Amino acid sequence: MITISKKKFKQYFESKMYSLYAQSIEGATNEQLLNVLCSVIKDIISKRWIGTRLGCEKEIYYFSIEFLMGRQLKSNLLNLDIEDTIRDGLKEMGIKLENLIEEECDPALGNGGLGRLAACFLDSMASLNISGHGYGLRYKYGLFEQKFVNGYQVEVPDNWLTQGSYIWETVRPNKATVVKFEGDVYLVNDNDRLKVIHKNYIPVMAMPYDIPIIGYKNDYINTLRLFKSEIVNRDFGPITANAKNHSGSYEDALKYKYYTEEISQVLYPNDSNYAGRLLRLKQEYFLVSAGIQDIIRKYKKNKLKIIDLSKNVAIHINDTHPTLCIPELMRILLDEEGLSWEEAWEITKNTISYTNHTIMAEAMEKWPVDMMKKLLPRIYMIIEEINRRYLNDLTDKYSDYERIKRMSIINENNISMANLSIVGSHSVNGVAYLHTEILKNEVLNDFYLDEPQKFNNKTNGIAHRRWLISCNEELSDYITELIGEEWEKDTNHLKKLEIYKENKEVLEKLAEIKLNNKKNFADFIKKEYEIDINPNSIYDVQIKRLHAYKRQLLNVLHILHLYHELLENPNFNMEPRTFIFGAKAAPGYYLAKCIIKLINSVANKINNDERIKNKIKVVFVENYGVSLAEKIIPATEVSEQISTTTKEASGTGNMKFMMNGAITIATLDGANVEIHEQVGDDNIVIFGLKAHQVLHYNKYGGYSALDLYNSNRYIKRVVDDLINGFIPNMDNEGRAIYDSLITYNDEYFVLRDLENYTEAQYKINKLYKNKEQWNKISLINIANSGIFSSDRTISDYARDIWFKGCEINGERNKL
Ligand code: F58
Repeated sequence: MITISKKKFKQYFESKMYSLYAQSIEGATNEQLLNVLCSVIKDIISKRWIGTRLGCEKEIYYFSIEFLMGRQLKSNLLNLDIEDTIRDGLKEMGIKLENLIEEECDPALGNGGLGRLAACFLDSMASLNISGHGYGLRYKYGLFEQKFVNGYQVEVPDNWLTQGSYIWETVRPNKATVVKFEGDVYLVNDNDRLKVIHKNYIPVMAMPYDIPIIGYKNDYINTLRLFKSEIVNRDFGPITANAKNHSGSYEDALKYKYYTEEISQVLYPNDSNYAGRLLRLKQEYFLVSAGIQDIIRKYKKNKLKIIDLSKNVAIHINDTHPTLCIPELMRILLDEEGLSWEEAWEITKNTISYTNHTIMAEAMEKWPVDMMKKLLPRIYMIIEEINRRYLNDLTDKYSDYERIKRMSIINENNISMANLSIVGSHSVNGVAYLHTEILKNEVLNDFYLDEPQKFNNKTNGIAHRRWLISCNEELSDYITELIGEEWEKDTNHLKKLEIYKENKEVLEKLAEIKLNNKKNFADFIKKEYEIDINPNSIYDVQIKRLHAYKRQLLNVLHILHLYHELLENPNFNMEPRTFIFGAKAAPGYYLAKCIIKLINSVANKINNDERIKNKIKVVFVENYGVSLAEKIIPATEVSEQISTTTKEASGTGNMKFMMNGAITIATLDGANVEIHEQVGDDNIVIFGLKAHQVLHYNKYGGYSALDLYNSNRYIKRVVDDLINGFIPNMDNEGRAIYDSLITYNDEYFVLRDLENYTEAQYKINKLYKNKEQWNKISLINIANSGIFSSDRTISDYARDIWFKGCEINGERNKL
């Protein structure tokens, strides 16, 4: 049992302070105090951490190019169940725990939902006693820090490792592996076996940095292993960037150093589309090769038979970025373990499973053959052979040449990572019901018809420990007061709240908690941005990556509409509203940046217009990330989930808001469909095109944004605002947005849904006027959010994918 008494903690803390900094507690900075505290916690858990890793059941490895972990201190204290002891102990030493919690950096090693999902999954695996570990990259620079200058997004490097290291990590040089790039590959005959010789390659050292992942009150600790790229010492071989022309010069050594270190230097920001980019491919292979080698090393150390790999190990790939796991595992099984192709292929397919996170064609990864061939010659050979055999199978089965072409892994000199992932794995899943249906029936239909048993849905979830217990303590404590603490371990118990849906006292208390959270957030906004927001206004929030399909534009066009209505009629019937945005745009995504500029300009105009008497406020928080989300979500009343139907695979912010009592305004897209199903028509506000309508428009056309603009004076009014000077300093940006809507016919159906969205917002306004009704809806949302805990999602993955057919699955089902 991991535990510590207050007395022991204080002694330990003091002596750590001396050993690390040779000074007294009184003179220490918050940074030093935080470092000491983390170091003490790491010591407390160290024995148990090693113990957990010696588990003998199936090991799950979750490969992800992104992990958006958020701050760890509070969540670790919560999960270890020592928060009160530590808080009191620190208090007696004159230290406020809250100050140290705020001092911790928030590593931005991800862009958004995909990276955050990976973090929630790690939390859930540890909390459910599953031996599940993450593999990722230790980027020196995470996602850029966002600043606004004159309303424009400016990107500043995110130098999160200011102290040179991260407080929760432990470097493990003895577990470092070498990853090989480029060079020449020869196949030679060695006693009738094919032997592979790889010469003149560039070696890159993968240095593991381990972060403990602590389960919730269960003494279970897994590992997130992040690899940093480094030079390989001379003993390992050549040190020049181009080993072929090895001259050993100083310049070559520098080139080599640059080549290696560049790989884990920076996280790629999400972009509107994916062009083949060499460095990204290097990152992907580096992650995959380091991870797979690590798995095999550990596996063999345990004296298990390689032929049984899939019985003891499951490898999950989070989207296609780690798809090279498939040929890399094949390479090791064939070239290093000496298995036959058939054996290796069977093991690989049975070990690997794949999650798809997007249906957007432009976001699907494809790599040029030439690039792959040069960078990863042996891997390319294996992909080519996988494809050759696959095409043989397909031509045996089908005569439709076009279909075979669509399913081919290599096509027109490009390698499709999605196709490779499907062919080389035993399970393909989408992340919400609608998304999976679209994969099966549209995007991946050829594959689905070929191997329907591979496809399954796993609706996303969120770690309720971080997204409710920890970020909204007052609500969480009140829930426990009402229904007992079982819900903390099993969120299905939240349902018990429903018996209070007519209870005035409970509803009022919920409203009071929300108001407190709103006041706290208003104080924060005042401190950070010098903006006054009214805690009695409706807090209406859209926080997510900035992308055209997420339609922040729809939100801001509606704000402009309200603004005009207020200007025309000062008595216009609306509850005061504060619209809050948080979003980063990829640096190369021009339209997204124009939308940021638009929102900031609209905010500037409206917030300073006294005529509307503060009925509308618009706040765009800078540098949105996990820590900000933890502050905003508990204070939110209206959750904006307004993507173009079919485009948002799932969304997970929608679940976080719901669990914290916000009411959702949404299209029937992604997991909004399931949220709607849980709460029913009366407890969510749905609007917009349905999936079949969008799919129909996409296939057959029939939508004219220009006709709509010409026929609807309200739509015309807000679209014209973009280019007629109504919003100051919007010349080029306003025109670009206008063109996207009118000239390029509104690809994301913003104008098509605007009228319906306005009506839905009117409904929200009306609902809010009846406070009791609103609070009841809020309670119903919390009560029905249990299914969206990532514990449920992970149990589903475990049961249907990772432990399927295993003896221990029976045990797992009891979880
Ligand atoms: C997100 N994808 C989906 N991608 O958009 C969202 O609907 C879903 O809920 C979430 O995954 C989890 O399943 C996402 O966040 C990225 O950030 C990409 C990362 C790689 C670069 C391009 C963007």
